[in-house]
Amino acid sequence: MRLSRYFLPALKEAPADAQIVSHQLMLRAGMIRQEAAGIYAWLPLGFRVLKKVEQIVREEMNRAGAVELLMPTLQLADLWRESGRYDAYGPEMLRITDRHERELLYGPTNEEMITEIFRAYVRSYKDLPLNLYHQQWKFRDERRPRFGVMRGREFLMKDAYSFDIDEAGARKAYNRMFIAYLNLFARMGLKAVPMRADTGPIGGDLSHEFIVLADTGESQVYCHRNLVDMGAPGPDVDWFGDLQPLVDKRTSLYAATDEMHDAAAFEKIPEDQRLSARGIEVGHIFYFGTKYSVPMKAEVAGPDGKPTAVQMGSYGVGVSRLVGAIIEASHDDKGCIWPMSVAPFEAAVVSLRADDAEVTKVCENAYAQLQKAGVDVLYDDTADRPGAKLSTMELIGVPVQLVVGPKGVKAGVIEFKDRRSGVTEEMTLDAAVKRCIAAKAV
Ligand code: 5CA
Repeated sequence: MRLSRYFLPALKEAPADAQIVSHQLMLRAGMIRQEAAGIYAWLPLGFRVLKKVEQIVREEMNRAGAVELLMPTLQLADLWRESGRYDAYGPEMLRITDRHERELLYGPTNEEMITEIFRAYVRSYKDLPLNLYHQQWKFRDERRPRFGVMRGREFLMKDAYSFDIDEAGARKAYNRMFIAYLNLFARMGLKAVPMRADTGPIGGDLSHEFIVLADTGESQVYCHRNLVDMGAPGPDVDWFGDLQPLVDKRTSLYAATDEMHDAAAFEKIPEDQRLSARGIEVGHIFYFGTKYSVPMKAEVAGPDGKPTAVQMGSYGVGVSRLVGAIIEASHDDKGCIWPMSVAPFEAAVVSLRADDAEVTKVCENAYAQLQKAGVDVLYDDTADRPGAKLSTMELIGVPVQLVVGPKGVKAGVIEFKDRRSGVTEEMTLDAAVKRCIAAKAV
């Protein structure tokens, strides 16, 4: 992408009402624009990151055996009356009436709709286990939308729903999502700790929140320090085998959110290993058995031929919230520091003198080579001041940057810059291009 043809409305100053660093940086880097309280337009740079996060979530869901579909944002109120949640959900639900006076709502979550889809088609336990998911915009009329995309009213969620014939099967489905979550957050450069959590309006009695530790997080959490650096199991696990030991390794150490906190149990941990901190909830998984399948009659024939209400769980990831959470976890005073996996652009070429024919020739060459190698590259070919150009690249956080100026070009070198370490090195064009390609492959 040539910056001269792109739309990157970066700001010098963040608006005064942006209180946390991710919100400030997303506004300054021209990633989002507020259209109403808690409702944002995703500008091209922000949209790129959002799509990359979405793609990682998709790959890890698919790997764990979940199947993607897409449900609408608008749902019939009558569907929610079947589960009893239409009245129970309260003022967070946006209720809409169409021209035929039919009551609709903008979905805050999809348990009812997926249960309706399931019961329309699935008849036998032989078709289980099944896990269906989508990534779709949700609306919750939050009392206090704040911190930009962290607590929006309209936000993008990945929600998956599992169906099993019995509790043992449902537990396995829960474990697959538990492990998939560890992997997907790790791919975004995040350390997310699973913690025992309250189930709220979704219901059920087994639930974990996945928490990224950050001072600006809205949740108060308590856990054993060893959980923070435990790492993810990686993709090569036996997905339909026994994942319980991997889950137990994480759940045997104390970790709970405020609502589930047990001070006495926490104090049994040696003091130097106790961690009491703030955190961002980036995912939340639930096992709720037959809470929806019984009232909504989602039944299949069991092995004995008898109709059996299916065992269900649901599994949410805050896809749009993650963009903010990644920035909270990785930035400096100059701007964002993206992990390569979600960077809006993987590499940049910065021309310090767009009016110099030799400089332009080298830049065009680097740009063409990087594009050919499949690197997502942003080429700043504008006539702006060099200082302003370099600080924009720092702000938007392109992981590797090639800086091309007349002096270097005369000497046969350009500058290679690593955004995270801040280290710059002079090298030939070919060597610099190779470094960019290698950085992408890591
Ligand atoms: N149906 C279940 C799981 S599919 C569900 O709705 N769970 S949830 O309420 O916990 O939401 C799932 C995830 O969405 C949360 O973990 C959080 O990361 C994200 N989320 C929830 N509310 C908001 C919000 N107002 N703004 C941004 N993200 C949110």
